[in-house]
Amino acid sequence: MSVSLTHYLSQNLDQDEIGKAVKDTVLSLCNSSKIIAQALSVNGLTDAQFGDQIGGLNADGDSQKALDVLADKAIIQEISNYPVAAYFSEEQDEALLLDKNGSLIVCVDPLDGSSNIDNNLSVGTIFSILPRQAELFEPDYLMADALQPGKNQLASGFFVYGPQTSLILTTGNGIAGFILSGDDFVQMEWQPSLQESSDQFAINMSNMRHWAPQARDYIQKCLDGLEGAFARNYNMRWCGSLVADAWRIFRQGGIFLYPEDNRQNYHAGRLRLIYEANPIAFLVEQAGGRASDGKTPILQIKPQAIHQRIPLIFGCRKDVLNYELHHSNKP
Ligand code: AFP
Repeated sequence: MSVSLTHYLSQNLDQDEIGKAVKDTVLSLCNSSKIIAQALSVNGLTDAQFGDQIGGLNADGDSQKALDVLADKAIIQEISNYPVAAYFSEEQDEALLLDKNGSLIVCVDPLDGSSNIDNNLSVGTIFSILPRQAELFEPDYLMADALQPGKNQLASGFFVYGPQTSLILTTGNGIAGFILSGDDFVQMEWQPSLQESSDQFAINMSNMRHWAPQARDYIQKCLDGLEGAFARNYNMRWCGSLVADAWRIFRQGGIFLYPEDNRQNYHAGRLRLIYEANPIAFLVEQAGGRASDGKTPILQIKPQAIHQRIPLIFGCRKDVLNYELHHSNKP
């Protein structure tokens, strides 16, 4: 019989107050995901131009789309009813202080893959839940809480708005996948996992000339196939939405790479440490895989700023270790 998300969360989290707070917060994020999925389902109608650029640039210097803003607001509205002390979002410059007695810090990329909104391709919401440590309910203290290393996360996950609305989640006890069926998220028959190694890689190949020689060398060996050093034929996939690539990797295996490169503003890669890399890395490790910046496991890195970028390499453990080996070679 199918297990509902609520039942799954109760079994994993009802033991103590902080667990209950995480459970309520995940369920509130599910409510916002339904609002976002509903908006996307009518995108393109006259009154629903959610891929339109509105306003200026977000905190990361990316252009803001109408759905970025809608998603951010939907999440704030839902989590405001729960014990969340502060909300950090890729769409906000600063912390948003919510419940002074709240025990949690929530960091979110409200709409990942926004350049795909008008292409009818999968996009998503990524979240990370951390424990509040600061006693004082003041921006500077709560900011320090958002900068905890990812290994402190209590839960993380991502929703994908695609052919199905779905959720891949960890509460630190393995990883589980759910799809929205009617009004409830229900556990899927197959469960996300990561085998030791694979024959798929995901990278934006158009940047090859900008990468460091070590990254070029690794990908070249994948391209060389059976006749090359890796002695394996590889397939390549790149969705342009981290959530969709991550979903596929949890289903089929593979390695995802967004390394640093020599373009302006890409010297630390493209993805954000606390909104994207940390939550994905927590899921990956809970599934038996590996996530690093090419040198150091993501979950061990102490963030220096809330919008910090980081090179992100994740997926099957042996593939990521092999990339790290190449990365450490002198060019
Ligand atoms: P947008 O949300 O601005 O579309 O960025 C998506 C993203 O952060 C991530 O989901 C993708 O993996 C990555 O950027 C794609 O980046 P490129 O466009 O450089 O390939």
